[in-house]
Amino acid sequence: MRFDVVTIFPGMFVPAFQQGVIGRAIERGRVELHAHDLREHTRDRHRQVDDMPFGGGPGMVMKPEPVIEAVESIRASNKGPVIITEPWGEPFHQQLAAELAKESGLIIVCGRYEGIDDRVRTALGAREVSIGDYVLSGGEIPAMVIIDAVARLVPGVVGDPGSLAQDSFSDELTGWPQFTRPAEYRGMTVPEVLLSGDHARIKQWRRQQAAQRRRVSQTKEVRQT
Ligand code: JD8
Repeated sequence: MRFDVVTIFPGMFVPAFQQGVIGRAIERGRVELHAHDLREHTRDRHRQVDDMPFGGGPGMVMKPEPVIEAVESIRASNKGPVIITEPWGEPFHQQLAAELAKESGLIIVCGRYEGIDDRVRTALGAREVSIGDYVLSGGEIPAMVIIDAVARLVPGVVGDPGSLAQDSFSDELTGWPQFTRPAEYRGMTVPEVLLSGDHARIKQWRRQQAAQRRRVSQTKEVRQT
């Protein structure tokens, strides 16, 4: 699967995807990642990518021409959907990750400043996606989150297929407490059931622990009104 990112900070993507399971997938050619410098698509002497907002207000807005021309030049080699990361976008979920993983590629546009001229979304038929209800300073980290979540669903990226849940709402979102050696550390012991070798009991314990974790986390969940 091929990912193309349009950003004023292409360098952010280099170290992020040199390591771990996605880094290895890129080395092995199962995933391709191209971070394009938006400024390469400007035509003026100052390589300006932003301008003042019509209607007034604070900050700057990303100009439409460089973004649209950047995406048009990428489209020849990437036929996938265009995503713009925006704080007000549709919520990014495991189900959307699974849907996007079926595409041959993705083109992700990263905003900065106060956002992107809205004609970019219109012209490109882009889908606006948000990774969560908190304010970040730009769309690069959200793009990395989306790439990580989607790329690991590409066949062959995560080594052991057994460690990858088949459907999007299965085991991967419902973890149980994990332990490894030593069986006792600073007086803290590993639950006896895990040392018992009784696989039926272990399965039951893990299921019950996962359910309890979900309940506890839910009592802590807050939402904006
Ligand atoms: C893109 C600029 C900065 C600062 C409005 C838009 C996603 N879940 C998320 N939170 N924040 C973003 C995000 C923030 C961005 C941009 C994504 C481009 N900003 C904010 C306050 C004023 N702009 C995001 N996905």
